[in-house]
Amino acid sequence: MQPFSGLSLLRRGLSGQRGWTQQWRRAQPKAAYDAVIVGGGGHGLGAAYYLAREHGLTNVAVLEKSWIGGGNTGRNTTIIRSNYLFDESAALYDHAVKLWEDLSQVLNYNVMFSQRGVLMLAHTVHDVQVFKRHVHANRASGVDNEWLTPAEAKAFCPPLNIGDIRYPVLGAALQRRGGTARHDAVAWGYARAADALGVDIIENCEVTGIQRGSNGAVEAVETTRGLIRTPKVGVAAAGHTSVVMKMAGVQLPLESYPLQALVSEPVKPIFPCVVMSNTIHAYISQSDKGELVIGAGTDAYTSYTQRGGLHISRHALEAICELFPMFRRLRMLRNWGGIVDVTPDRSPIIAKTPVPGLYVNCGWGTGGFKATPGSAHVFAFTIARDEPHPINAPFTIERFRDGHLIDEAAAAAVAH
Ligand code: FAD
Ligand code: PYC
Repeated sequence: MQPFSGLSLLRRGLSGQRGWTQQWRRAQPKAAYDAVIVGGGGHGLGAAYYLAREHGLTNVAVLEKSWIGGGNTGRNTTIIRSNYLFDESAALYDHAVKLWEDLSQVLNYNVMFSQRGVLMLAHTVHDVQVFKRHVHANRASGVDNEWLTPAEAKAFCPPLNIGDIRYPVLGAALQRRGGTARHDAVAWGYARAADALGVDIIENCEVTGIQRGSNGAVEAVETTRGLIRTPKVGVAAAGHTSVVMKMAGVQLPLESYPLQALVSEPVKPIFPCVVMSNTIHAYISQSDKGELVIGAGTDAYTSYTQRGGLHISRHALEAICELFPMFRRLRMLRNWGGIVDVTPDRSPIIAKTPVPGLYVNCGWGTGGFKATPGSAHVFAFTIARDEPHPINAPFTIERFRDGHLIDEAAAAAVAH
């Protein structure tokens, strides 16, 4: 992309954006593809990009029922970290962090990855024990994580109140390589790069059925824009995974819940890092626009409404005001929700399915944004080779039957 001078940017803005180059083609669906990805979020777009770049599969379509990035990718609070407990998870999430580190260069698109550090607060003796266990486990598997005393946590994040409060801060786990990225840019960057390699990105195209042949294998997808033949379908539909997989007769152990977030009016840079509190279901960071980005836990009930209960936001705001009294006078600008797909062990599924030619990437719950490049990378491998990459080999569907669970409930961040 050519850099714009301030004046040329102003001229282009005032001219109704005439002369701006389109970032990806407005592709029309073809009758057949070598592979089809259902879902134009970061995971689906990224998978299409890696299919083309690393596996030479360019006759690929990404089918998105609305606009790309309009699902959880564009609704999340962008926290990136890899401080999960089990080796399997640390390998998966740290694979992602390593890809994040040069993603802007690789895609030639600024995804604004900022390693400002993620601080996870401990408020109870149980929290202290759990986080120290995470710190030790992470360090043993080569993932950075360190334990801070309350005073050290305050030195790292000066607005933090470590006084005598309802939720006392007993310490914190800090992952310095953690941080944030610009969510929309991730979708746009992958879309532009995939398109340049020949992938068709087709918006306003809902998948309504999956056809299987007499041998049970995938043959085609039915869409609101016609039938598309393909021998490989990769589903990355987040909160609607169960709905899509049911079209092929596959039932998954998933529940879909609303998860919400909100932002304040913008203020000058005041908040240097990301702070999360799992125990009180609240977390906060500051966007590059200056808004404080605040999130809460999931609603208690399953739903597809893309908005959460007001009492959940209120609870999170009360906790934030107690931890950071200086924010009490801030006004909130807007809130929104997304639908997150949750597995029984709070770990994702990135796998082949019992249906030949059908692959699924789901179950990220409240925490899949951070995994986007790593998950997309290994999902593409799985689709292209019809076998898992060593990193996603443990994240099967069968683990819920054979008991090889990867229980990350304590690392999942916000309650679910
Ligand atoms: P999505 O971006 O949701 O993409 C799936 C796409 O599939 C959607 O665009 C949808 O329209 C499309 N689709 C569905 N059905 C069909 C169909 N039948 N046909 C065609 N298209 C279809 N994770 C973190 O790591 N850090 C965070 O800080 C964080 N905060 C969050 C805060 C909130 C409020 C929410 C809701 C989520 C948060 N997450 C976070 C989770 C994260 O957003 C998701 O795990 C991740 O973005 C999932 O990406 P995806 O590409 O799989 O899904
Ligand atoms: O997974 O780190 C996370 C997260 C933070 C907020 C929502 N998810």
